Amino acid sequence: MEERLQNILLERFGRDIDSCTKEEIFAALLIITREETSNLPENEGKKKLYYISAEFLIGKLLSNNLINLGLYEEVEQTLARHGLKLCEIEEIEMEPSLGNGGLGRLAACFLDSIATLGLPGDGIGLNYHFGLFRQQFVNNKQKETKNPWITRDSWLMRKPVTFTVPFKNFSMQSVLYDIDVPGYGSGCNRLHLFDVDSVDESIVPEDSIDFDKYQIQKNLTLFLYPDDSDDAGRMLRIYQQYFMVSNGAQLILKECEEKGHDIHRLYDYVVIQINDTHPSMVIPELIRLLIQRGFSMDEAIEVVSKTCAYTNHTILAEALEKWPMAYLEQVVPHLLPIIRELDSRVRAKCKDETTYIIDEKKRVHMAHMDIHYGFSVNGVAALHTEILKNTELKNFYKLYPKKFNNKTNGITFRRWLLHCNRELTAYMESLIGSGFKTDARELEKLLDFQKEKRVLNQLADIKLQKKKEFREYLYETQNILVDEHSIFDVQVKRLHEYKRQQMNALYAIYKYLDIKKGNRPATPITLIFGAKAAPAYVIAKDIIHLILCLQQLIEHNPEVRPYFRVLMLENYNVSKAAKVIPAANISEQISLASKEASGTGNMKFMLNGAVTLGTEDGANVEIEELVGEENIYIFGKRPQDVIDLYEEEAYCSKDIYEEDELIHELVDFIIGDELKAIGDEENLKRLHKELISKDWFMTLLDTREYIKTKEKVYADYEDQLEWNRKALVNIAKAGFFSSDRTIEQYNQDIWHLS
Ligand code: 26Q
Repeated sequence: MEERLQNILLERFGRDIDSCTKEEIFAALLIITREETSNLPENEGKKKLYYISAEFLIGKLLSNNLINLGLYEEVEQTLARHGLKLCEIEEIEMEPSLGNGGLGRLAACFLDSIATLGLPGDGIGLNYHFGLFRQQFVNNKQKETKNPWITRDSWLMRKPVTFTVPFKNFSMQSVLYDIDVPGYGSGCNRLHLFDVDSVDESIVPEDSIDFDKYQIQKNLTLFLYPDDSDDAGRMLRIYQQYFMVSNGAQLILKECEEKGHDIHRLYDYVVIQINDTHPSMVIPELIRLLIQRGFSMDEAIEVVSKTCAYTNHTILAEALEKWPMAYLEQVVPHLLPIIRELDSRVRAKCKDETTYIIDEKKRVHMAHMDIHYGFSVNGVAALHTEILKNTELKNFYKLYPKKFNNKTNGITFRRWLLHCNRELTAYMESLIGSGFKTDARELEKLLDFQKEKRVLNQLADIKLQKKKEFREYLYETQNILVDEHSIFDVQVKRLHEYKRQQMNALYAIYKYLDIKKGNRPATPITLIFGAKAAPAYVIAKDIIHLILCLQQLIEHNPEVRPYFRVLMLENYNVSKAAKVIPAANISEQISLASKEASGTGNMKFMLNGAVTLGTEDGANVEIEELVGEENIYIFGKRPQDVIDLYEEEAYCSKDIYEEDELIHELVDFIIGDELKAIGDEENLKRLHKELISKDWFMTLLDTREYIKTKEKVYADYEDQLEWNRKALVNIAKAGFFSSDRTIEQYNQDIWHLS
């Protein structure tokens, strides 16, 4: 390794390792890693999976690829001999933020597991030049700037592959970039990211994310969409989606034809997993391409229906894509006859209007198309799939009960344990051997140590170590110095009303007032938030403003600050997740029951020995089943209660506000003098009004029980031995949430790759 590194550095930069910059060393390591990956065998089999997704939130790749290639230690030691740290070189890499949150990160974890299990499966997506916006805090508000990540030395490899993608009045020529995906001790797959050469990064000003939405040639792959709350530029979103699926479908057919497969039996050789509805146009596009190749409409529909499978990631009605026909007409008129045909076949065979693809307002329901013309529909956690079957997609479940199945999400342990918590990994290896690295269920062996003080104390020491590392990081990046002996209570995830960061903020107000009354917590508490809000999501930004104002208020209050602090991580992303999650004591998963499809952060925290404080929602339910109720804190209304409240339109936040004095006081604090002196009245007033007049996600309904439960969690923390035992049980039971398990189930039930 040493010699190889030296040679590359000499050849490329004319210097040896001791006089090179970190940038140069990163560049050399990238070359080595890419070489090693290209020597791996390609995963093969009769049938190949294509995972199509608008998002792949892969995060930095250097360390993960080194781990998967089995080179991490060797590189670490080589660098150490020259006084260099691999974790510092890691900082040089730009993070590709090619996803918004859970859905995109899931796709990245899946690629890792698919490769690791030796299954032939590639990702298909877009090569956004700017990832999800970079978040800065200015005057206690979120400011968005562009987030470039493509540098001269990157993982992208340009391929000699190009397709023509037809739009209404013009067509575009694609270019393809591949990123290799090495499995952990196994073969290699690929992530295919399509792009156009005409993209012009200079149309975006330095300090904003504005650009001309109408110059498709220049902006097609310029940006990742920051969620659907942004109404402007929805047309561009359709351009992006069609560009992605048309290239994907053409690539799939090309690969099939090259292998000499009979495309009349495409489904024997290919399975396409549609990641939420963003790639749904692949269905009509593939039908179109097959007809071009001489298929009849009947046969094309049959073949495509046997090839495509759909995953649903949300039950929020507003996130289910419905595209007006008029929009599609403007962008992809050639798909409309096919979509109309698909709709009329549905109408001919079933009377239930709620399942039609084209509704009475002439909107195309993408999910409906996926369900009728795909062979599998899956939810992402047990509760979520049940809600789909019994409530949200009830009428479809009646039509196609056999298509519905559950695949509870998972996370790759390579990134979320082996890489982000090397200390914990090493210690566990000394206790239970290294089997857990390939068979996550072996973590259960830890349960034998539940009563061993020595082990529990050692786990606590590792947690303290990770808290210290985080403290240093936070000091370097945000100039904030936290106390590593305080309780780290962490809520990091996208900002959304249903995730209820506002409820956590109301708790912060409660605690602030309580400490001012003289009730000091036994152990100081550090309440940590991290969240980006969609740029057009007004209330979400108001919630960020509230949290930042609370942070400022408390930082300047010498009475409260020694016991309770609030702070918000700037620009929360995958790299920051890998730093804060191992340092957490408490994992906040407090969505309104029934609204969080699964959550995957909850799994990452559990695996790193944090205890969950959460509602009966998404995968929290399965975490509770695994660890038992004494090792998790569940509170709040149950999913069915919430579903009934919506059904009966029976929730009124104003009533709670009027009747509950405590809640009244906390909510009014938002517009009180203390915050008024710090914040912007417009934002605070709007949020206050929202909470008492609307509160669509029922914050006030659960606030009291939340406060009570949180007080219990903090009190229980005082019994350190018992707390550490809870942490151990959480780690031991996390094996189920390995994405290797999830992928094995996808393969067994849906893909049948080998
Ligand atoms: C829709 C239309 C137009 C533009 C953007 C969008 C859009 C973009 C992203 C809609 C939804 C998303 C992201 C959804 C998402 O991340 N869902 C999460 O998926 C995770 C993985 O399954 C779950 O764990 C989370 O519970 C779920 O919220």
